[in-house]
Amino acid sequence: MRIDIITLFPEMCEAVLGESIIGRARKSGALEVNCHQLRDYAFDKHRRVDDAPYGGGMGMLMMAEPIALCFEDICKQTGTRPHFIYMSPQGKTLNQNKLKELAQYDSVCLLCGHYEGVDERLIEEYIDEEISIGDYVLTGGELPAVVLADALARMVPGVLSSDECFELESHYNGLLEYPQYTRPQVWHGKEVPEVLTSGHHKNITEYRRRESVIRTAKKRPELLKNAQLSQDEQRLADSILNEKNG
Ligand code: 4GN
Repeated sequence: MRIDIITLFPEMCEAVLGESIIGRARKSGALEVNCHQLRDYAFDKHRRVDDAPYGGGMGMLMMAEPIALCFEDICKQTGTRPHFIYMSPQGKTLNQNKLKELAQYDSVCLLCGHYEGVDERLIEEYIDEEISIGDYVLTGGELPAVVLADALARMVPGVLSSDECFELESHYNGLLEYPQYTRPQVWHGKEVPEVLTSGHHKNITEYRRRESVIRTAKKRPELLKNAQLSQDEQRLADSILNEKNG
Protein backbone atom coordinates (compact mmCIF):
# COMPACT_ATOMS: atom_id res chain seq x y z
CA MET A 1 0.00 0.00 0.00
CA ARG A 2 1.02 3.58 -0.66
CA ILE A 3 -0.02 6.39 1.73
CA ASP A 4 0.52 10.04 0.74
CA ILE A 5 0.02 12.84 3.25
CA ILE A 6 -0.54 16.46 2.21
CA THR A 7 0.50 18.74 5.06
CA LEU A 8 2.12 22.01 6.10
CA PHE A 9 4.24 19.98 8.57
CA PRO A 10 5.70 16.97 6.76
CA GLU A 11 8.49 16.59 9.37
CA MET A 12 5.84 16.11 12.05
CA CYS A 13 4.30 13.14 10.20
CA GLU A 14 7.67 11.81 9.11
CA ALA A 15 8.92 11.82 12.71
CA VAL A 16 6.14 9.45 13.81
CA LEU A 17 5.90 7.29 10.69
CA GLY A 18 9.67 6.84 10.44
CA GLU A 19 9.92 4.94 13.71
CA SER A 20 9.08 1.53 15.11
CA ILE A 21 6.94 -0.92 13.15
CA ILE A 22 5.86 1.54 10.44
CA GLY A 23 9.45 2.70 9.91
CA ARG A 24 10.55 -0.93 9.59
CA ALA A 25 7.76 -1.71 7.11
CA ARG A 26 8.77 1.25 4.93
CA LYS A 27 12.39 0.06 4.88
CA SER A 28 11.33 -3.48 4.00
CA GLY A 29 9.14 -2.20 1.15
CA ALA A 30 5.87 -3.59 2.53
CA LEU A 31 4.61 -0.01 2.75
CA GLU A 32 5.31 3.32 1.06
CA VAL A 33 4.62 6.61 2.87
CA ASN A 34 5.23 10.04 1.33
CA CYS A 35 4.70 13.30 3.21
CA HIS A 36 4.24 16.31 0.90
CA GLN A 37 4.89 19.95 1.80
CA LEU A 38 1.74 21.78 0.64
CA ARG A 39 3.64 25.07 0.53
CA ASP A 40 5.69 23.71 -2.40
CA TYR A 41 2.48 23.99 -4.44
CA ALA A 42 1.77 27.62 -3.58
CA PHE A 43 1.91 29.85 -6.63
CA ASP A 44 2.76 33.33 -5.27
CA LYS A 45 6.18 34.53 -4.18
CA HIS A 46 5.24 34.43 -0.48
CA ARG A 47 4.26 30.74 -0.83
CA ARG A 48 0.83 31.48 0.65
CA VAL A 49 -1.61 28.61 0.98
CA ASP A 50 -4.32 30.40 3.03
CA ASP A 51 -6.62 33.37 2.58
CA ALA A 52 -9.52 35.12 4.32
CA PRO A 53 -13.04 33.66 4.03
CA TYR A 54 -15.58 35.33 1.73
CA GLY A 55 -18.39 36.80 3.82
CA GLY A 56 -16.01 37.66 6.60
CA GLY A 57 -15.55 36.01 9.96
CA MET A 58 -12.63 34.85 11.97
CA GLY A 59 -9.47 33.17 10.79
CA MET A 60 -8.12 31.93 7.49
CA LEU A 61 -8.98 29.14 5.07
CA MET A 62 -6.75 26.87 3.03
CA MET A 63 -7.02 27.73 -0.66
CA ALA A 64 -8.22 25.06 -3.06
CA GLU A 65 -5.59 25.38 -5.80
CA PRO A 66 -2.37 24.40 -3.97
CA ILE A 67 -4.12 21.30 -2.61
CA ALA A 68 -5.42 20.40 -6.08
CA LEU A 69 -1.94 20.87 -7.61
CA CYS A 70 -0.33 18.73 -4.92
CA PHE A 71 -2.93 15.95 -5.35
CA GLU A 72 -2.56 15.99 -9.15
CA ASP A 73 1.20 15.67 -8.71
CA ILE A 74 0.67 12.64 -6.44
CA CYS A 75 -1.68 11.14 -9.07
CA LYS A 76 1.06 11.55 -11.66
CA GLN A 77 3.63 9.92 -9.34
CA THR A 78 1.44 6.95 -8.43
CA GLY A 79 -0.08 6.51 -11.87
CA THR A 80 -3.54 6.23 -10.27
CA ARG A 81 -6.06 8.39 -8.41
CA PRO A 82 -5.58 7.59 -4.71
CA HIS A 83 -8.64 7.40 -2.44
CA PHE A 84 -8.56 10.97 -1.10
CA ILE A 85 -9.47 11.50 2.57
CA TYR A 86 -9.82 14.79 4.43
CA MET A 87 -9.11 14.49 8.18
CA SER A 88 -11.94 16.46 9.76
CA PRO A 89 -14.00 16.56 12.96
CA GLN A 90 -17.02 16.62 10.58
CA GLY A 91 -16.07 13.21 9.13
CA LYS A 92 -17.30 9.73 9.87
CA THR A 93 -15.69 8.38 13.05
CA LEU A 94 -12.82 5.98 12.43
CA ASN A 95 -13.16 2.42 13.69
CA GLN A 96 -11.69 -0.99 12.88
CA ASN A 97 -14.43 -1.74 10.32
CA LYS A 98 -13.70 1.48 8.42
CA LEU A 99 -9.99 0.55 8.47
CA LYS A 100 -10.78 -2.87 7.01
CA GLU A 101 -12.60 -1.09 4.19
CA LEU A 102 -9.75 1.40 3.59
CA ALA A 103 -7.16 -1.39 3.60
CA GLN A 104 -8.63 -2.57 0.26
CA TYR A 105 -7.20 0.48 -1.55
CA ASP A 106 -3.74 0.30 -3.14
CA SER A 107 -3.26 4.01 -2.60
CA VAL A 108 -4.76 6.51 -0.14
CA CYS A 109 -4.03 10.21 0.22
CA LEU A 110 -4.66 12.10 3.48
CA LEU A 111 -5.24 15.85 3.61
CA CYS A 112 -4.32 17.63 6.86
CA GLY A 113 -6.31 20.80 7.41
CA HIS A 114 -5.25 23.93 9.32
CA TYR A 115 -6.67 27.30 10.28
CA GLU A 116 -10.48 27.29 9.93
CA GLY A 117 -10.48 24.56 7.30
CA VAL A 118 -10.47 24.18 3.53
CA ASP A 119 -12.35 25.93 0.68
CA GLU A 120 -15.56 23.90 0.29
CA ARG A 121 -15.13 23.60 -3.49
CA LEU A 122 -11.93 21.57 -3.03
CA ILE A 123 -13.83 19.15 -0.79
CA GLU A 124 -16.68 18.86 -3.31
CA GLU A 125 -14.43 18.25 -6.29
CA TYR A 126 -11.62 16.17 -4.89
CA ILE A 127 -12.37 14.58 -1.51
CA ASP A 128 -13.79 11.04 -1.55
CA GLU A 129 -14.59 11.02 2.17
CA GLU A 130 -14.04 12.93 5.40
CA ILE A 131 -12.85 10.94 8.40
CA SER A 132 -12.64 11.95 12.06
CA ILE A 133 -10.61 10.14 14.71
CA GLY A 134 -13.08 11.17 17.42
CA ASP A 135 -15.36 13.95 18.63
CA TYR A 136 -12.77 16.56 19.56
CA VAL A 137 -10.93 19.33 17.73
CA LEU A 138 -7.15 19.52 17.27
CA THR A 139 -5.02 22.39 15.97
CA GLY A 140 -4.25 20.52 12.74
CA GLY A 141 -5.03 17.36 10.81
CA GLU A 142 -1.51 15.91 11.20
CA LEU A 143 -2.15 13.90 14.36
CA PRO A 144 -5.37 12.42 12.96
CA ALA A 145 -3.57 11.59 9.67
CA VAL A 146 -0.77 9.85 11.53
CA VAL A 147 -3.29 7.92 13.63
CA LEU A 148 -5.13 6.78 10.50
CA ALA A 149 -1.88 5.94 8.66
CA ASP A 150 -0.62 3.83 11.57
CA ALA A 151 -3.88 1.95 12.06
CA LEU A 152 -4.18 1.35 8.32
CA ALA A 153 -0.55 0.31 7.83
CA ARG A 154 -0.80 -2.43 10.44
CA MET A 155 -3.59 -4.05 8.40
CA VAL A 156 -1.32 -4.32 5.34
CA PRO A 157 0.15 -7.80 4.77
CA GLY A 158 3.85 -7.87 5.64
CA VAL A 159 3.80 -4.86 7.97
CA LEU A 160 3.40 -6.86 11.17
CA SER A 161 5.60 -9.86 11.92
CA SER A 162 3.82 -13.19 12.42
CA ASP A 163 3.68 -12.85 16.20
CA GLU A 164 2.63 -9.19 16.07
CA CYS A 165 -0.21 -10.34 13.80
CA PHE A 166 -1.93 -12.16 16.65
CA GLU A 167 -2.92 -8.76 17.97
CA LEU A 168 -5.20 -8.41 14.97
CA GLU A 169 -7.51 -10.84 16.70
CA SER A 170 -8.01 -8.58 19.72
CA HIS A 171 -10.26 -5.74 18.61
CA TYR A 172 -11.19 -7.81 15.62
CA ASN A 173 -13.53 -10.52 16.80
CA GLY A 174 -15.53 -7.64 18.32
CA LEU A 175 -14.35 -8.44 21.85
CA LEU A 176 -11.72 -6.79 24.03
CA GLU A 177 -8.39 -8.48 24.63
CA TYR A 178 -8.18 -10.87 27.62
CA PRO A 179 -5.88 -9.93 30.55
CA GLN A 180 -2.23 -10.90 30.13
CA TYR A 181 0.65 -11.55 32.52
CA THR A 182 4.41 -11.91 32.32
CA ARG A 183 7.15 -12.66 34.87
CA PRO A 184 7.40 -12.72 37.81
CA GLN A 185 4.72 -15.27 38.68
CA VAL A 186 4.01 -13.40 41.95
CA TRP A 187 4.12 -9.58 42.00
CA HIS A 188 3.04 -7.46 45.01
CA GLY A 189 1.50 -10.66 46.40
CA LYS A 190 -0.65 -11.19 43.30
CA GLU A 191 -0.41 -14.58 41.55
CA VAL A 192 -0.74 -15.14 37.82
CA PRO A 193 -4.01 -17.09 37.21
CA GLU A 194 -3.16 -20.76 37.71
CA VAL A 195 -4.57 -21.96 34.38
CA LEU A 196 -1.97 -19.88 32.48
CA THR A 197 0.93 -21.78 34.09
CA SER A 198 -0.79 -25.19 33.76
CA GLY A 199 0.43 -25.87 30.22
CA HIS A 200 -3.10 -27.05 29.32
CA HIS A 201 -3.67 -25.25 26.03
CA LYS A 202 -7.35 -26.02 25.58
CA ASN A 203 -8.14 -24.72 29.07
CA ILE A 204 -6.03 -21.63 28.42
CA THR A 205 -7.90 -20.85 25.18
CA GLU A 206 -11.26 -21.32 26.95
CA TYR A 207 -10.18 -19.18 29.90
CA ARG A 208 -9.05 -16.35 27.62
CA ARG A 209 -12.21 -16.38 25.54
CA ARG A 210 -14.31 -16.26 28.73
CA GLU A 211 -12.23 -13.38 30.13
CA SER A 212 -12.68 -11.49 26.84
CA VAL A 213 -16.45 -11.83 27.13
CA ILE A 214 -16.42 -10.76 30.81
CA ARG A 215 -14.20 -7.74 30.13
CA THR A 216 -16.22 -6.59 27.17
CA ALA A 217 -19.47 -6.86 29.16
CA LYS A 218 -17.92 -4.87 32.01
CA LYS A 219 -15.98 -2.20 30.11
CA ARG A 220 -17.56 -1.84 26.65
CA PRO A 221 -20.98 -3.52 26.69
CA GLU A 222 -21.99 -1.69 23.49
CA LEU A 223 -19.45 -3.80 21.56
CA LEU A 224 -21.32 -7.03 22.41
CA LYS A 225 -24.08 -6.46 19.89
CA ASN A 226 -21.55 -6.88 17.06
CA ALA A 227 -19.78 -9.91 18.59
CA GLN A 228 -20.53 -13.54 17.81
CA LEU A 229 -21.32 -15.19 21.16
CA SER A 230 -22.32 -18.77 21.90
CA GLN A 231 -25.45 -19.31 24.04
CA ASP A 232 -23.29 -19.90 27.12
CA GLU A 233 -21.27 -16.75 26.44
CA GLN A 234 -24.44 -14.71 25.92
CA ARG A 235 -25.76 -15.94 29.29
CA LEU A 236 -22.45 -15.00 30.94
CA ALA A 237 -22.53 -11.53 29.36
CA ASP A 238 -26.18 -11.04 30.37
CA SER A 239 -25.42 -11.96 33.99
CA ILE A 240 -22.69 -9.31 34.14
CA LEU A 241 -24.92 -6.68 32.51
CA ASN A 242 -27.72 -7.46 34.99
CA GLU A 243 -25.26 -7.18 37.89
CA LYS A 244 -24.17 -3.76 36.64
CA ASN A 245 -27.63 -2.44 35.91
CA GLY A 246 -29.03 -3.72 39.22
C1 4GN B 1 -9.42 16.38 12.52
C2 4GN B 1 -8.83 17.61 12.27
C3 4GN B 1 -9.69 16.99 14.78
C4 4GN B 1 -9.85 16.06 13.78
C5 4GN B 1 -8.72 18.51 13.33
C6 4GN B 1 -10.49 14.76 14.08
C7 4GN B 1 -7.91 20.40 11.98
N1 4GN B 1 -9.14 18.16 14.56
N2 4GN B 1 -11.33 14.69 15.11
N3 4GN B 1 -8.19 19.75 13.21
O1 4GN B 1 -10.25 13.79 13.37
C8 4GN B 1 -10.69 22.71 11.37
C9 4GN B 1 -10.01 22.68 10.06
C10 4GN B 1 -9.98 21.74 12.29
C11 4GN B 1 -8.85 21.77 10.18
C12 4GN B 1 -9.15 20.90 11.35
